[in-house]
Amino acid sequence: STQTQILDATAMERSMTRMAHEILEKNKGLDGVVVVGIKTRGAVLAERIADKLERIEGIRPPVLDLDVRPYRDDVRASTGARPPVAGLVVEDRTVVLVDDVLYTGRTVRAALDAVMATGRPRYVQLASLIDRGHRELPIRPDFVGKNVPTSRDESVSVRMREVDGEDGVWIVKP
Ligand code: 3GP
Ligand code: 5GP
Ligand code: MG
Repeated sequence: STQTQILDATAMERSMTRMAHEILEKNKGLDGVVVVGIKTRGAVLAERIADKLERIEGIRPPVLDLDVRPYRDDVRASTGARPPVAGLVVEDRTVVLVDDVLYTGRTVRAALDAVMATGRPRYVQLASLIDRGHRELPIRPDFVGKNVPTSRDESVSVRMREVDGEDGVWIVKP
């Protein structure tokens, strides 16, 4: 397989900084904003964006990790239970969902299910570092690092220093 780099560490940093500014602009600050990162790299990205929000605004929003597996439509848990997300308060809040790559949208749909099982948020917004297209559901991001047209047989390798030892994004062709 061949890998083509589309973001280096600096470009990735700038994209995250811009997304943080856009989150602040859309929400007129951080009042009621809760950041929810979808495991694994979405959760890392959520912490990075929260770092930037704190640096810009002087306030750090609450950040939670979300494991969407129990909520997926293609991997139903044996019990079928849809538990509320522990530690998450959504009433009157703006939930900003964060994932590294947006593809079919099924993961985000599952994340919405998890949020709604927890309560009734005022708004839910979506931030994604990479939008690679090929949506199978009517889901679109509010904040995007980079739109990357891909074919279905390609994949996007997002590496983050906390888990991969380096920052950068590559397109992987089979
Ligand atoms: P990540 O969110 O930590 O990056 O879907 C779970 C994991 O599978 C994701 O982990 C993602 O990195 C990885 N993955 C890589 N390529 C694909 C792909 O094309 N489709 C899906 N569904 N997952 C992918
Ligand atoms: P979905 O297809 O539901 O939008 O994406 C499924 C999950 O896999 C999400 O967490 C998404 O971030 C991840 N994902 C989908 N395609 C890719 C990809 O090409 N690269 C990476 N790194 N993750 C992907
Ligand atoms: Mg992901």
